[in-house]
Amino acid sequence: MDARRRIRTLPRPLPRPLPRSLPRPLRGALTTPADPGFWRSPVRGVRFTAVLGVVLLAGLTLLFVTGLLSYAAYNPDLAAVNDKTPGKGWLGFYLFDWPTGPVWLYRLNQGLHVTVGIALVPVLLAKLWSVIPKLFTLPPVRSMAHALERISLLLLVGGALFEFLTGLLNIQLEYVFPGSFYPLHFYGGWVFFAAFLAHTALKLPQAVRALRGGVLREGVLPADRDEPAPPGPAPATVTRRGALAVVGAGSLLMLATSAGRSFDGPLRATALLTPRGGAEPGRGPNGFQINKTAAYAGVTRADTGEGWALTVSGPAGEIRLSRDRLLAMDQYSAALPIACVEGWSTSDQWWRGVRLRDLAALAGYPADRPPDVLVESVQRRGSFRRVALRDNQVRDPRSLLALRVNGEDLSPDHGYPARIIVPAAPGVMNTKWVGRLTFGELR
Ligand SMILES: Nc1nc2c(c(=O)[nH]1)N[C@H]1C(S)=C(S)[C@@H](COP(=O)(O)O)O[C@H]1N2
Ligand SMILES: [Mo]
Repeated sequence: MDARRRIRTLPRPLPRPLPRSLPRPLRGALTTPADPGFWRSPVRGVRFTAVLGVVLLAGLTLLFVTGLLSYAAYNPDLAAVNDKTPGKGWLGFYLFDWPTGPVWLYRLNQGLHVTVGIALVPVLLAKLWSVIPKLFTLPPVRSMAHALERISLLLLVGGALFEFLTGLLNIQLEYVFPGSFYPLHFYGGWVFFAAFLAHTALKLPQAVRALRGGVLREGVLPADRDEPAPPGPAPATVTRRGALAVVGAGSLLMLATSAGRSFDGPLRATALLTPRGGAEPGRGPNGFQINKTAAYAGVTRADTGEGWALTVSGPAGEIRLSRDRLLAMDQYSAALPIACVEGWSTSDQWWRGVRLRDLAALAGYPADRPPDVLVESVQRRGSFRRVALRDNQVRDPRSLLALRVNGEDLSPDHGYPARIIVPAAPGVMNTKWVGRLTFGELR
């Protein structure tokens, strides 16, 4: 150990040492949360915090990136009907044309976003617990720099809790935010991440030192003023390593009880904690997850029965196509998943129907250079009954107006008489009970 380091780790006088002779209940009564002696868990310490911090650094960065990608996948720049955060301004600077392959792209992105988010809950809570004494330190503000640091911490902690809460509420109690989940989660994400970057820049050196150096070793005193270890620790009931193992086991439990809803069959049954886990709805070709049933969406037999026809419009005018006429056109098959923003997905289903590019050709466009399309459902209310698809999505030969799935007609709940299915796109683009396709450049 060199001389400088030795000096830095010299014992400091402890703040207000507690009279050891007092009985325990009294020792507690004499202190307030602002008093370092109040916090007695021997598990708290810079290294414990640093280990959790590094896990969060990787995990929350992944959540931020997959979150931004998920938003890009909505084609928000294409049309107002797609833009779930109107007024995002320059925060949308990074938007790009979401590709149509590989077909599992959105499934992977959103599975990671939601499942990793759920699994990080115990880590986030443990990290906040490990530094909670600092919330109460007095004086609350020591200097201008300290004031700025505390404000950034407020945004950091508040932002993290806000993002986890809105995300979890959205997947657990679907649609508690009438149309407003997206802006809340999007803006919250940016606020949180800005504070997170500032915090990481400030604390990473300290975390690295803590992880490299032996601050956990017996008899070595903390090198940093910010050391969250208690000056008067209670007797240990668990080692720091043991406490980390408990947090890790909690994360694994969250993972094991939610990851299954990104798969079909027996694996889905393991997802006990989240919607779209558990049993598949029914058996047979249409026995895969349903987001909203026809009844929930207010779509009736009268809307989708004999009288139904698809309206296709473009430069060639307006064409009405019955289901029989659609079935008489060239039929194509594609194996594609449904992957919802809420993180659940199905494995590939075999969809069969008419290619969107062929419908664009009917509307008067060259089939190899089709334009964008506005898709509208016969559904009368609800925010997901219209969506705009970009030209690259219309052009992909796997993008279908599906009439059948897995060898059978679509069930009413999966969108009979016709639904959209597009490779690599969020589930919300796969409009069910389609009534109208309007082809044309949208931007
Ligand atoms: N008309 C209509 N289509 C819709 C929706 C809707 O609410 N209305 N929900 C979308 C969403 S969010 C998803 S994830 C998929 C789910 O398809 P599924 O119910 O067949 O699994 O349908 C999409 N198509
Ligand atoms: Mo969805």
